[in-house]
Amino acid sequence: MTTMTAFLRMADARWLPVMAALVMGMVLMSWAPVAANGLDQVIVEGVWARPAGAGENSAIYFAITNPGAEDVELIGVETDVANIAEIHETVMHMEMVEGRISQEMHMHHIHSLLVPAGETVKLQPGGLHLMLIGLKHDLEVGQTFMVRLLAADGSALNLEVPVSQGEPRG
Ligand SMILES: [Cu+2]
Repeated sequence: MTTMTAFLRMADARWLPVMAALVMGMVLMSWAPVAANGLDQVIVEGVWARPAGAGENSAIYFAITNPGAEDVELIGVETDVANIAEIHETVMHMEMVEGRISQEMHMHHIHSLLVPAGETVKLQPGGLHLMLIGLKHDLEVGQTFMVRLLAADGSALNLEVPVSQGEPRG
């Protein structure tokens, strides 16, 4: 009996659901790594960080574009250059002070930053940024350093960040 006839005998109707399940399983297994690679497919442009001295704070800015079909959820950032690195959001806070409306800029740590499928999210002064708290050494204009973005799906992205007074041109 050849392999082919064995295969044909297995193709008996009662085996069809089992074979269909096996094929589906193979398809899902081959697709799984694509779905888990959220940060591998994003495009990061215009990255820069403010210069600051050792012990001070700095911030990193960039535009992140998600060309994929799945949302990417940033949940953190790692770097060797600062004691703490966090995703921050700056919000305008309005309050009544002595009968007058007072506006203040506040920033706070956010634990999740969604980059929706097909969209660009901009981290910029006065808005979203990656906060570097307690620099371990000076960040001087012209230097570069590494950060690692972390996503909820387990994917990560290493970024080389130039220190600059503003968004680099080009
Ligand atoms: Cu901040």
